[in-house]
Amino acid sequence: MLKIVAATHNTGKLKEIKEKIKDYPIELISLLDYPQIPEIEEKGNTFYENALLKATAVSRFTKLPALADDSGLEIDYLDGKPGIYSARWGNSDEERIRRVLKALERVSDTERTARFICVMCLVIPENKIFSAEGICIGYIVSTPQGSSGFGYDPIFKPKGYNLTFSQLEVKTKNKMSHRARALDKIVPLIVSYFHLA
Ligand code: ITT
Repeated sequence: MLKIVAATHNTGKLKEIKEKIKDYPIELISLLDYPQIPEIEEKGNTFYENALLKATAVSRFTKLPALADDSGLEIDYLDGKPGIYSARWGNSDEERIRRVLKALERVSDTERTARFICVMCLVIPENKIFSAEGICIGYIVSTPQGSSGFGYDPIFKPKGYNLTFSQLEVKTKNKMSHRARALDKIVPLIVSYFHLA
C-alpha cells in the first residue's frame, strides 16, 4: 500500500481526490492527520508555485510523498481575479461568493465567463516532482444554486451544462472539473512510477 499525504485541509478537495484513486492501493492521509504541521504560507505568484510550496513543505515534514492542489477561479470581467487569491477573497465560502456576485452586479450573461484552474503537484522526498494542470471553463450565475460541493461551486456553471457544480451530481463534477482533469493526468504518472497497476 502506498501512503501519500494530501497537502490540504480542504475536505471538499480531499473527497474528490479520494474518489479518483479509489481503485489503486493508495492510502491517502491529509493535513488533518498532522495538526502539528505549521501553516504553509502561499507566497507564490502562480498556482504551480503554490502547489509546489505546499507539497515540498509537507513531504519534508512527513518524509512521505505529498500531493498538493492549488486551485482557484479566474473571472474574465475581473481581469482573472480572484485567481490565486481565491481562498483569501473572504473569510468563508459565503463571504467569498457574496464578494464575487457584488463585483458582477448588473454584468450581462455574456460577460460573466470564468474558468476554474487546478494545479496538482506530487513531491516524492529527495527524488522527484510530478505536476499536472486542469482547466474547466464556464460562467458565473447571478444567485447561488445547489448545495453539494464546496467553495464557489454554487455560482459556477461549467460550459455545456445548465446546472452549477453544486447542482450537478458529484460524479459528473468529478469527470470534468479542473481537479478531475488534473488528477486524470497525474494519477497515471503516480501509478506507473510506483508500479501500482
Ligand atoms: P488548501 O490550501 O489547504 O488545499 P484551500 O481551500 O486554501 O485549501 P487553495 O489555496 O487552493 O485551497 O484555494 C482554492 C480556492 O478556490 C478556495 O477558496 C476553494 O474553495 C476554491 N476552489 C478550488 N476548487 C474549487 C472547486 O472545485 N469548487 C469550488 N471552489 C473551488
